[in-house]
Amino acid sequence: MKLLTILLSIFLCQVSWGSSFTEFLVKVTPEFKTSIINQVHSLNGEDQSVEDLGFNDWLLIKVPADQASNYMSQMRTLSGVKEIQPNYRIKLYDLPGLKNIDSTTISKNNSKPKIADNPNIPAENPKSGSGTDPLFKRQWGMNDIGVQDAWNDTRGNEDIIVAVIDTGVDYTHEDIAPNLWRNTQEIANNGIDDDNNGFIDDVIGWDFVDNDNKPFDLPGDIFKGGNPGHGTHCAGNVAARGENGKGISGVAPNVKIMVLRFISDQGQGTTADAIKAIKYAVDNGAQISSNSWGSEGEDPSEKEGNQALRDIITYSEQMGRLFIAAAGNGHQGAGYDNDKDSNPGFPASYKHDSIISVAAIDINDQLGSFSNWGRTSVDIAAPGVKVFSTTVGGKYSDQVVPFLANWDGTSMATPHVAGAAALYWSKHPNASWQEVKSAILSSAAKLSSLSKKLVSGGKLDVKALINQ
Ligand SMILES: [Ca+2]
Ligand SMILES: [Ca+2]
Ligand SMILES: [Ca+2]
Repeated sequence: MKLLTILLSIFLCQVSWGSSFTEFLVKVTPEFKTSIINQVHSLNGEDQSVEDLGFNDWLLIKVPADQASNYMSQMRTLSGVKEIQPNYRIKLYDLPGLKNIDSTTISKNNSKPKIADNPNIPAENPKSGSGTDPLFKRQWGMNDIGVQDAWNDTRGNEDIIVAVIDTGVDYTHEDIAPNLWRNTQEIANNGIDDDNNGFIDDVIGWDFVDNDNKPFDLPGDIFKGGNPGHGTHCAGNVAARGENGKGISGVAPNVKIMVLRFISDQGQGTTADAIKAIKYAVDNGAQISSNSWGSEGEDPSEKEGNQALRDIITYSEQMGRLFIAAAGNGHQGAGYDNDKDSNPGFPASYKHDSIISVAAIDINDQLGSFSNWGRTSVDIAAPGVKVFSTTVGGKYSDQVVPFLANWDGTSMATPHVAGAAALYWSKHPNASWQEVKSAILSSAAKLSSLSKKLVSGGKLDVKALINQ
């Protein structure tokens, strides 16, 4: 303990205050935690910070950028430090279709939906209407995976919660608002953390970017890697309300969506915020998380890799949850083999059994040209080329980005599998995550185009899944 104190004191006295900062994650032994936190807090200067992530003794430490490497090397010498790593940036997977569009011909107004600020959260879920969903016919993927046959058996149980961990969701959307998860133990807008879960007035989820209770899907400039309304698009294919006379339908039209935002309007998030979002999902009852994001930024020479992200997925697995993850979109418009490529997408390629990694196929059962695949590392394919859905501003995907009505990406495929898992778990509430995963993979429709490319060798088949 004494050595730690001295080393920290020497180093911290040397810190000079710059305008930019570097963040890193440190895992400490419990007995050293308080000491390290106190050391950092006791500095003169308000910009340096340390935050306990509340998970496995991981700390988020922020220091001036010009001191970061020095600080990290000092920390590595301390016996109380078990792991140290950058707070890796995590990105939205881009929409591959954007590459084919000449942005100079598109007006600025079209590339960024106008949303002034976070709207208020509806006080309660709107009563659902009735009637067919007029835009359902645009969702080719729903027919392809046989949802209507499955719905004869179950449309999902509202006790099943899917966390959409993404850019947020338009929680005012007519086709999403009826299916929002509600934290029934939390009284809205009283400024009190009624359920004592660490979050004040968290009634539908949380925004880990802005650290508030309004996880709205704020859009950014899509030609600069910004958010096009990604989370709302994903949420729609999980669980847009069905047969309400409006819009579309998700795969599981009666389950609930927990809204967790950790990717900003700029299309970027951090490992620390991903950890917080996944932890929230697990601790607040989401059996399934839908994760259409990832990073190819893990430095292969960094042997530790993103241990913090691995740790939180281990926690999710130990708590019996399924983690559905996009396999990722290849850099050059051509998907690569995750088995061999030195630069796979994470977290999809982690070894955790509770991850279902999802590739994207088109209406002709061919992998999207952009879609990653891997014979041992990518599990199943689902509709992910020209996918129609809800999106931000109360709209549908043909309205918000008029030149790109149907979106491409493993991001779009992933929510179909998350919805399928929700349907299966609705029908078999006592199933383990292993049983749900096994049922999804074993019922996949085998395809020659996928036989040597995916673990299951096939595409999602919800009809077979529910009827088996
Ligand atoms: Ca709370
Ligand atoms: Ca409250
Ligand atoms: Ca609908």
